Amino acid sequence: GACSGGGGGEDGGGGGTPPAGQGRHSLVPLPVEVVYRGAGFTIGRDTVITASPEAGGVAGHLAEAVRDVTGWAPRTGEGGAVRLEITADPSAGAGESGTAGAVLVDPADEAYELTVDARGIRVRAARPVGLFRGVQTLRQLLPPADRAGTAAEAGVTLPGVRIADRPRFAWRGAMLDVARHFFTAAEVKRYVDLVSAYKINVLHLHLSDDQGWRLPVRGRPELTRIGGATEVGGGPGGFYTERDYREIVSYARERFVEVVPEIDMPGHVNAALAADGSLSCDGRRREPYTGTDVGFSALCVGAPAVDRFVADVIGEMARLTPGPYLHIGGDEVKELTQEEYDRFVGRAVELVGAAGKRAAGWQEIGGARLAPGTVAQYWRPEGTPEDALEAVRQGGKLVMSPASRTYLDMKYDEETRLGLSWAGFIELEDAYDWDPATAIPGVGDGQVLGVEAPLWTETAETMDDLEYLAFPRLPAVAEVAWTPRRAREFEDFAARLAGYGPRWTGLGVDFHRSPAVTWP
Ligand code: TNX
Repeated sequence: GACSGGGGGEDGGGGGTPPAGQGRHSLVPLPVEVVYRGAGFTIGRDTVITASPEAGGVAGHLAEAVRDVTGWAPRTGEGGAVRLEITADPSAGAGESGTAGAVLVDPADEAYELTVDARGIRVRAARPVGLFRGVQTLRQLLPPADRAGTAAEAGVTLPGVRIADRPRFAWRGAMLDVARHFFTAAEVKRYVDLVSAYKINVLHLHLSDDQGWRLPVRGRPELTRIGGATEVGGGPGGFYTERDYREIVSYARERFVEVVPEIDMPGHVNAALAADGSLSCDGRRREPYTGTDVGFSALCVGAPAVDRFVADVIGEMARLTPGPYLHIGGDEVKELTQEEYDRFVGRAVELVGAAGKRAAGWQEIGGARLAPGTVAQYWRPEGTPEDALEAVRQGGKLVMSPASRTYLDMKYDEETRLGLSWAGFIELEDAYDWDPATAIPGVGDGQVLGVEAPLWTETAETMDDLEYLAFPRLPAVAEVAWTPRRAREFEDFAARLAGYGPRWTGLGVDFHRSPAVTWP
């Protein structure tokens, strides 16, 4: 790892906030070490970006980020003052340039160093993924873009700074429920853009539920034709073509974000039951459902038609998804006995393994037989998380999504026009001020693979709705997942976050003006 010790920055003022006069720069998530020092550097029209051969894609992202602010993109070439360098022996690692190959393996793979001084800008990392994270930090040192994209036509000046950084947790996820309301590939890509700025590296897509089925499955066109034609409230729904889905996956990978697809089973399946009668024990197709109840539907587990369905669906997710994880859902099934449920989940986990992937599921899967390395996603805030502990005892890992902290679909307060409140109101401080490694007694850093913020969409219909619920809470959860506990402090975070108001406005991002932040 490139970084040691630390806490926040030392030199000029709290954490990632630079000395007075440079107050527009504020970093989220806070890097492990930040020292503002000495003269800065101006990227002008003749500045050249030089990148290691494996890092061409990352250089392109940086050039684009500069263009968003200035209206022109710097050239790439030899001998530039902006350097993106792969420093370690590439044979030691994935060497899969331009892809998310190193994501979700070891947080050290995402480490980087960023230096700005009078001579230029340098980002160094062992892998392209680390360079990409460093470039996301660099972007936060640029001034905000305006809608015209020419906020700083003459050039942009970055402060003198030395940053050494790496993530605390390997899995830093954002979940989007495209089943309750459908969101197009273009909308999902915009969400990827917005969340990857905060070093999120997992996009968990909740692709099926009672109200809709969004993933095409070869040989089963009725799933999308019928199951895809509904959503909450009776709107038109929709589904992804194979091409749409692949486009989302590759767009995300170019930003070093892995897609983890979820088909929710054996409950939350009314849309599938509406499409295919053979999945119900009475052999009859269900009526489409556009309400918001949960827990009422289940596959006819044990029926040969259901076995074939589950094998097809898992096989298809594996075929379409290059990332290492497939999510099988597993939440809130009231219609099955514990034994039926556990047998079903154990079999589904086996099928995922046979397809060459690792399984993930909501914490309820913990009581079933799991392969080592299975991910259980903790979400229930109440009671003893016996099922999550059971998953850990079997060699599983936890992704922490406690509903009372991370559920972006909860209202901020009683005034919020969108959202639910079953897990309470979640204001910015609630989303920020908790620790994933102490949330469950008996579970520590070693059992926690990461943190994820789910955005359920019973009440969210538009991109604006998604943005309003995600911002500013998503950046709070992203910092929980990235930054060491000892370096995090809410007042400091709120001060740094203030600078994002103008950025979001410039990007046309709808956001909640949390009262804890003094927005400029
Ligand atoms: C619980 S969290 C659910 C979802 C709902 C959500 C609404 C989980 C695994 N299940 O089905 O959309 O609450 O907040």
